[in-house]
Amino acid sequence: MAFDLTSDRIAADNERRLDFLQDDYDHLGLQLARRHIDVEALTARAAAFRVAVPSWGVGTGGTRFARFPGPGEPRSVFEKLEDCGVVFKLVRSTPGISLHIPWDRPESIPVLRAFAESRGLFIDSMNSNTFQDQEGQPLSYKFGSLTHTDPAVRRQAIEHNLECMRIGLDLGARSHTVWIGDGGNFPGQVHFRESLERYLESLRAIYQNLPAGWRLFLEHKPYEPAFYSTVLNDWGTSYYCARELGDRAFSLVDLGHHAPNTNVEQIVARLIQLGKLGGFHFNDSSFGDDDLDAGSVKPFQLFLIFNELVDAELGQLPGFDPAYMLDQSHNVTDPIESLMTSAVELARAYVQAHLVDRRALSSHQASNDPMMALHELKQAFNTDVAPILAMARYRAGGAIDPLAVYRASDYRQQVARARPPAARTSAGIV
Ligand code: LRH
Ligand code: MN
Repeated sequence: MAFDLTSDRIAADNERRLDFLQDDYDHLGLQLARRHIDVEALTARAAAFRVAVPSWGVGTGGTRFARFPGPGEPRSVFEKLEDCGVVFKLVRSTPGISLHIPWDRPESIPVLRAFAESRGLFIDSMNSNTFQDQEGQPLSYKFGSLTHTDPAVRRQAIEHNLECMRIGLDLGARSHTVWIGDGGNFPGQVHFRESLERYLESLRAIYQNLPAGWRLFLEHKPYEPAFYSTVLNDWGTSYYCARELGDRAFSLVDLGHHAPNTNVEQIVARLIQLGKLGGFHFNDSSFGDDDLDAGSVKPFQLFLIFNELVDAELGQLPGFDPAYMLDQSHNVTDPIESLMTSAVELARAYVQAHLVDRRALSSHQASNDPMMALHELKQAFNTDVAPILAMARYRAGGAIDPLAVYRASDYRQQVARARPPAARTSAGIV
């Protein structure tokens, strides 16, 4: 039974808020005009901002200790897309959906594609999974997958990635993301140089089968599930491999895949400069790969990352076209609320980064005036652009206040009644 959140409900709620929004918007417009900034130009940028939602993000996430499933858990890729459709309907910036195989392997590709398109959604990036063993899988990934010492295991993992791309091609996807947990838990367990050679050999086999027009994203991570060494552990190794593979291979930056206090915005600037920034898995974290909601813990870091992205965008760097995706684990919130809120936080950081007076900033950098340089960034970060974000949603048929409309809709209660709780309550991220 399909659930929906009607446009009438959104329009009715917007009606009650529009006057206040218009006041706030006009007032912000006056303030920005004094800074020679056109509020309408920024609203157009906010309206054009897009970020893909992970299919695995609409289920309740967990940790190795426990997972506490919420009401109305999606039980199939169709129910996942139903929930992704609600996010898109309310915030209007998330038509793209990243899929994960085998979690989202469809019985019928045409049926799934039509279901997505009927909700204004499209399949963005495909994600392979050789970090878990599937039922009946001949060879185990316990000691690795694409870098396993046994060529038969590597072959099995390569075949899985080729299958993912075949499914993606028929679904209209445009990229393939490879993250593997391969590595070791003990010194001496894995030969650092040979394992990287095996990684490259396997990725070459995947790259050779990359559909025309597609991009291949390599996702690095310093640890987990391996806790002593990980084969594709950092951005430098990822960059080296992307360069070795070819023009359509790029590095993907998952914000949580960096040691605490890493200057991630500088890594982003490096990959931009080296022409190998493929995209992002946005989330937030304090300690490890916490997969918390983007902008919920370190909103200034998120702003500084978008400051680098907007600087490159305005610099019209050739080939600069990063794919923005969320990759979060919602352990204690309603996943739909978290995904909506995170999509808004990304648009906020993007619009604020467009408030930076880059001519003034570079003159402060040239004259070595750190205080005025920081002031330039902080002035942008401290500007409340909420009226611009809400106006962009409103004009695109979305909700001025997505959370209020969603909660008033009882969508979660409705799907909870229709989707009996899944039997499985085991631990694990999804
Ligand atoms: C690994 C990761 C990767 C996904 C998985 C769900 O930590 O970030 O992007 O495949 O989470
Ligand atoms: Mn990720």
